[in-house]
Amino acid sequence: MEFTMRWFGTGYDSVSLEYIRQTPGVTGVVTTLYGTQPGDVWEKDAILAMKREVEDAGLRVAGIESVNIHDAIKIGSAERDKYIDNYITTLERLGEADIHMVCYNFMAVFDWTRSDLAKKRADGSTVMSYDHAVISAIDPNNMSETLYSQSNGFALAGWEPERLAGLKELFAMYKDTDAEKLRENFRYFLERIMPVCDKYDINMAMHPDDPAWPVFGLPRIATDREKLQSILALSDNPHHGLTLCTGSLGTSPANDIPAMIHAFKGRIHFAHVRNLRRAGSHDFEESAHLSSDGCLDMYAIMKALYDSGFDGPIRPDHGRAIWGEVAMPGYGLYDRALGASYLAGLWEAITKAAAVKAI
Ligand SMILES: [Mn+2]
Repeated sequence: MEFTMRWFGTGYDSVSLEYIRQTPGVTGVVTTLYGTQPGDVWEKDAILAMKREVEDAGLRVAGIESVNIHDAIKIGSAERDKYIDNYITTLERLGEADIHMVCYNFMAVFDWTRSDLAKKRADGSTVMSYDHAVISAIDPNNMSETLYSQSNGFALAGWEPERLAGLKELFAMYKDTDAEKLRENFRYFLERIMPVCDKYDINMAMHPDDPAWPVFGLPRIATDREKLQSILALSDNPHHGLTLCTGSLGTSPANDIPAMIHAFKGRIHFAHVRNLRRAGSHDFEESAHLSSDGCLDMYAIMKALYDSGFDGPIRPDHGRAIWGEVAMPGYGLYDRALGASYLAGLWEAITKAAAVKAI
């Protein structure tokens, strides 16, 4: 288990590596090469420069979040092999740079979805929230503008304006891709990349869909225990695993996250741990990490990670905007640092209680 924070890179993130290093218990970052597009081959020099910058600050690159998948691969179009070749080259270069965990998702068209990036709470903090009625009323073609009007001027991970500029075409491309086809294309992708993951010992950590239900009529294949089980069944290779994202899975009250952690033992390669407060079956707002502030039992989640022997990178996930900080929505320093300290405290207590029991 390694405590990390997500870092978006110099020029993209309001938080410096120096500040991340000052967060108790945090020894690594997960980052990416911002400015690259899904489908690009990552330049060796750029990977090494990013790694050097992180290491010069006294931290470690614990993994990549994310190497995004080109739509041709998800759709299974004629160009997919070219883009899988590019993906493989990027993985080889990451492996050569001694980087061994890659987070990604297999979501159609959109990455995460929210209706409000700065919903005001009673204490004056702001959080990202999701109101299904609002989302259902939005023309998906305007979704990108809606989010960017609230982004404080920061780039939004997974919402590359370059890619989303052709949204109408993207929707048309996905027209014939149902959940079954998406899963089959996923299987094809895994079959091609697993040999390189074996060679360089790279753990692939697929991130579940966020939120855990269909949005804009697009297919969803990673929303609950059963679906994740069938995704894991696409390849028995242990390098094919999951990012356990409590905030994404936790949007659905039907998801018993501690039980899922046990069910996926050995196949969870990365953990995003945060809390949220549900209001009805398809509405929620993000919250502080504490169990008492949301509807997830963070102790039970950390205990399940401990008991199942999880040993990958973990990070606090989105935080609230507090104390006047202006940052990328969800990714300010202050509340994520509080989250990291809280999770580290739970981990210490769980570890020590287990040691006492063992005597
Ligand atoms: Mn996540």
